[in-house]
Amino acid sequence: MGLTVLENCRVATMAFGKPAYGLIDDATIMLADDRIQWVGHRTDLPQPPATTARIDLGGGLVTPALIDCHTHLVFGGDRADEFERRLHGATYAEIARTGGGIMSSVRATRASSEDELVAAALPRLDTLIGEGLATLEIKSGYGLTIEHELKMLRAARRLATLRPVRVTTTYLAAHAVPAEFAGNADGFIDEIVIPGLIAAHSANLVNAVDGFCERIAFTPAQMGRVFDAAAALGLPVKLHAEQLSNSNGATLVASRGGLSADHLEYLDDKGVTAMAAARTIGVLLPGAFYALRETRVPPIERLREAGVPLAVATDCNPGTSPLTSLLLAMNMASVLFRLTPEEVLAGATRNAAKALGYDDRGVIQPGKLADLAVWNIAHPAELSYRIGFNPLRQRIFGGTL
Ligand code: DI6
Ligand code: FE
Repeated sequence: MGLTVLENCRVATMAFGKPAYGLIDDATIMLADDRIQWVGHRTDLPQPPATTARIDLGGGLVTPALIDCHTHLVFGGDRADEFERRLHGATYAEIARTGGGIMSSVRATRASSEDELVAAALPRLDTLIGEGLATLEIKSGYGLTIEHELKMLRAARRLATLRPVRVTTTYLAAHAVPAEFAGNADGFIDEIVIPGLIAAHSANLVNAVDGFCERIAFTPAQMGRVFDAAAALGLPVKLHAEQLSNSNGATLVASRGGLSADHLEYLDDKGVTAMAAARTIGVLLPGAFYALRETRVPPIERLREAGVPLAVATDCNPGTSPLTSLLLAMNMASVLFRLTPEEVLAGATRNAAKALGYDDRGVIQPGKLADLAVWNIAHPAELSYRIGFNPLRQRIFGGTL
């Protein structure tokens, strides 16, 4: 067993409870291979063998490595033109209705080879890794045929063979109704979404199933049928819910014991109660809120009161959130949604792990994966307080610097 002692650091363990951030001053962390073996005050460390490797972290602050639990990192093309149209007054829904929006990325993604998708995604991934990230979720949803959805999922999985990062993939064929099925969302679900899910699952490419529950996309009844298919395969579900209107998606996904309901700007009390009862995580995506100039803020106070754990993610996508900085998403969650810096950091570590169904990461505790970020800052609040500042000093991935 390879033991490593990390010394001369302050640790925000993000373990739940007091003190804030689970902060330990003058701390030491001992790693055994790819796991955390021990964390505590330097003077309490059990005597490690004399041969143990020692690494001086120069007084840095250690947090769990960041986790981005909602991204559409793999896609073809870009949508800078729509950004311009929106600045000239067009709305996101209008652009979507006239063949732009998600469908424009679908055309570009279908036209890209798997290699091209990987090559386009790598700079985005590298930017996230450069901010201390170790795990991210990547969705399909710009293929909308069985062949192209599987191509996206393969590209996403390949990223983890090219970079030291853990990728979890989510099947999102229920993202938009393609032109071939215009006016026939149910036919699209029967002929593409469900058979594609079965094919992607047999190819071992799916960790979870998602959908866009919205007036411009799929109804709760339609999503319910997709979730039935997911349940039959033993796959967990999550949902883009209440982003542009209240469509009762949060209640639906909670009733299926879903991992998360994401966006939530138009969430009502019924949805909050359902999420709390099902322990469904609320994933906040302030990048989309910001880029769409949304003015309705998710009901944060109600979610807090109900005890719904909150995560924060980039929603990195070519349309509504062309954002490749989880640190900036964290700042936005504080400034735009008034999350505290501690809630925000929990949202990009502990609760992001929960939103992905992991309990082996996201906190610094014995037995968890040794995925850590070391920052050149004294206080964890600086991670969400500063804007456009990346204080990453080192990243430790599976126990390796
Ligand atoms: N909601 C979003 O914010 C993204 N997908 C979704 O269901 C937007 C995707 C896009 O505009 O390309
Ligand atoms: Fe999204």
